[in-house]
Amino acid sequence: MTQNVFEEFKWRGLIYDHTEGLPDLLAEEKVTVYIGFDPTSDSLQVGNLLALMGLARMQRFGHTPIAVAGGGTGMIGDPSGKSQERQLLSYEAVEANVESIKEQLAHFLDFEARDNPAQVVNNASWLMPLSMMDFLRDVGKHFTVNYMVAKDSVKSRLSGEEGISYTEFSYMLLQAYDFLHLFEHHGCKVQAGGSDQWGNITAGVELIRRVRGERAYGLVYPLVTTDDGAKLGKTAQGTIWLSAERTSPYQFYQFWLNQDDADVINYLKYFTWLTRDEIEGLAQKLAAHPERRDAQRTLAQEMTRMVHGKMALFKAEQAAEVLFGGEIAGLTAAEIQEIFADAPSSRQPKSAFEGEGMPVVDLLAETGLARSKGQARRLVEGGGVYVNNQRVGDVEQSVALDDAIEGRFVVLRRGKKTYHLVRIE
Ligand code: 545
Repeated sequence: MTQNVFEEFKWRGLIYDHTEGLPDLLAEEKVTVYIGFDPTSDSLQVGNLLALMGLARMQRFGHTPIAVAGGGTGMIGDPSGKSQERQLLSYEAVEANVESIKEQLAHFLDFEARDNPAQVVNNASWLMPLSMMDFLRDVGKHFTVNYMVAKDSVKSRLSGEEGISYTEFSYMLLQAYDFLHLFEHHGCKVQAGGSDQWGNITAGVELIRRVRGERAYGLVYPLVTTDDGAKLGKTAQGTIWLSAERTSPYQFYQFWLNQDDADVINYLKYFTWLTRDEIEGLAQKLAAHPERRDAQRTLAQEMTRMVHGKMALFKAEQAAEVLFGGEIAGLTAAEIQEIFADAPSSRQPKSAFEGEGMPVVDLLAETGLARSKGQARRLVEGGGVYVNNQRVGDVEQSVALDDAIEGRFVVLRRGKKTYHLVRIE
């Protein structure tokens, strides 16, 4: 770890833009820095991870992090980066989302640090009681509409079909007011965020200068895209969430494991705690033996352990092994369903497996893994058939209900990796 947080961030590719004087400030003082998260849903996603890790990194360098849960701003909705007006969330939805997001935020920060403990605060506590009259006089008066319409978040919507409501137009002033509030009550001088937040952050810097005559600072990270320009974490199968209910640890692990060679080193820098030496070592391995996917595996391990814990990583790796012939006993039906989500499958009535069970040879022919019972027999005799990844040694062998995972699934395999999932109904 380099001594200077700014240099470290630069090496990791985390600096997209910053306001004047920030590098010197970070080198000279321990500061308080904040990032806001609006409760637009009940979970953070991979797209928010860079910002969150940025906050955690600041803390490791001795700065004090504040994560703001936007219980107030979430009632309005940030137009930044959005081409369409947002649907308002109900009070209840905002409150419920704040609770789950707070928990996720807490997971990444250290609240016990002696000199620089983290805090999570909710901006509803100062925005909700703010009166319209005070807001217009104390905040609105410091901004010209001319300044506001020049911001990207507004400009793009003025030229678009939809326009922008007065409500969303006001959003930047609420975020500016948050910064002023945290400056005054928590001595917070720095706000960070993704590059989509630049306009909102600089509005706050401006408000602090106008009201207090003091200097505050902004830092923005790049928005993470893949080498071919797509947003990270928006896959064909949907968004990759941090909550295990929305994206299982297995899917999460696979998501990182499947990153391209062109992206993986950047992601190790952005998202993990690995050191420069460790990452450079992995870059060399990648160049020499891309087929081994060491960098991807390390990324998947680091991310899954950090977000879901050791046990979940262990299970995700065990599940990944299954596709290479690993042990199936001990897995749950839900896990089997996930692992073989992309494998061909077919349904069989439960009655077929009762009593003596169904001969493996019949099952092979039924599922199409063998063209005929004759071929099925020859495959078994050649030792190339597996039930739940256990080799079938006898042509007469049957599969009974007891062999099925939770009575629901049988995993058939032909050869090294032709799988077929039998769903018992
Ligand atoms: C609110 C009040 C403040 C300061 C900031 C905010 C929130 C900010 C915003 N940020 C984004 C966000 O996404 C939803 C989070 C999870 C459900 O909208 N106006 O809240 C994202 N942010 C992290 C990064 C971001 C940004 O939380 O800054 O750029 C994504 O990488 O889009 O006083």
